[in-house]
Amino acid sequence: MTFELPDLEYDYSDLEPHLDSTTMEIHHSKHHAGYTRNLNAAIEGGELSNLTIEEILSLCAENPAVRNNGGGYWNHCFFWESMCAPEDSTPPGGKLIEAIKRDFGSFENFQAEFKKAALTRFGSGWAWLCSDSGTLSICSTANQDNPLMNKVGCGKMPILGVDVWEHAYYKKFGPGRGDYIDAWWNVVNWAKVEDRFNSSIQ
Ligand code: MN3
Repeated sequence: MTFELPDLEYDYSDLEPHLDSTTMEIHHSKHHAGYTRNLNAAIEGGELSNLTIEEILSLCAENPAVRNNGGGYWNHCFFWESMCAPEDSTPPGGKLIEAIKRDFGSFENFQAEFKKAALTRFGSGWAWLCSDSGTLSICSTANQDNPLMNKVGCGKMPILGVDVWEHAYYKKFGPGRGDYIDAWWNVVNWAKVEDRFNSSIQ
């Protein structure tokens, strides 16, 4: 299988003013395209080339090129789908908000804990909200690692993730990773997160 850079379901400028158009364009057309190209090169002709990306991630811990680029490919696909234009971002509802309140006390407390995970990830990486058959927890991973990887993540199903590499925010926010997270909440596609959560409890 050859992996392809997915189109976004919105324009680069649609996440303004929270995430800037130039960062979105470079992030998708340069960074994500690079991970995609390098993943294809790393698996070409080998036994991984017939597997899905999830299967590849479950096997990649010992292979740095596949781990870094396969993670970069999947993480960014997941990240783009986790966002939407601010006018389309509605608060979490349904069983998801019930689970957030049960497992974190309140939505505000969840946001504080998630932001803390994003801020305390030293260097480059990701923060994740994960579901274990409906029980929610927060974790973070370094570089392009993610919870789907063997011997790496928490092993639970990610339902929301944020990229805290400097390339995701430095142009607009400089070293202000916390300001980036605060802005990013405005473009979270909670309807998508809710769909993922509902899938995790079926
Ligand atoms: Mn990135």
